[in-house]
Amino acid sequence: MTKPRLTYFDMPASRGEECRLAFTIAGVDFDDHRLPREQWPALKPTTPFGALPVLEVEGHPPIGQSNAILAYIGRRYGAHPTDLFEAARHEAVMAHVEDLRATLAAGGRNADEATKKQAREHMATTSIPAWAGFVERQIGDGPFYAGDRPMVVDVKLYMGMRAFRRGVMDNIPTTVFDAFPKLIRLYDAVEAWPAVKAFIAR
Ligand SMILES: N[C@@H](CCC(=O)N[C@@H](CS)C(=O)NCC(=O)O)C(=O)O
Repeated sequence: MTKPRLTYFDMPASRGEECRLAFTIAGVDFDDHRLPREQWPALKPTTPFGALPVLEVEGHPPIGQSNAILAYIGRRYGAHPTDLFEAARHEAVMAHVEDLRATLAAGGRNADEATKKQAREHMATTSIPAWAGFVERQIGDGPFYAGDRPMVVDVKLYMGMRAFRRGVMDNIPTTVFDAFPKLIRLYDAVEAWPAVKAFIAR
């Protein structure tokens, strides 16, 4: 059986990195295929949805959509609930992360720099804290979403917040999640998880 193959751009970011981290927390050896940007235009129309990440598993057609890939990895390798209701709760949070990305992408689309800046600053005090508040009240005793070990929902949340906390998002303060202690605890716990720490340090 060949290793599962994950294709994404050659950067430690967003939807590709969260799928890499899902394999990492599950302790699964995978083929980390990092696509050179110049090869993307030719590959794009051949992918399931014209986007990356894409997961290939021997004997099956490729899978697109990060949340479907995460749920597959989690189910197959024990990092997603087996209980149907619990799994749906986790998947809802994963969809909530995609909603945040969509809000961010829509803010200031086709606008000049000043308008984009204004939109980002507005989000930092409105939609982003609102987004975080909904997750915060669903996290229990932690440190992770469902207790003391990370699941795929945790790497989704971690990557959903990471660009903000690392200051990659212009005009949004790195402190934007600081009023949400359970989210911050979850973020820090994912980053401190030994396998994740080792993966990031590579
Ligand atoms: N809803 C999709 C979105 C995928 C997506 O937008 N991927 C981006 C990278 S994070 C991409 O492929 N961009 C290049 C393109 O659209 O041509 C998912 O969750 O996987």
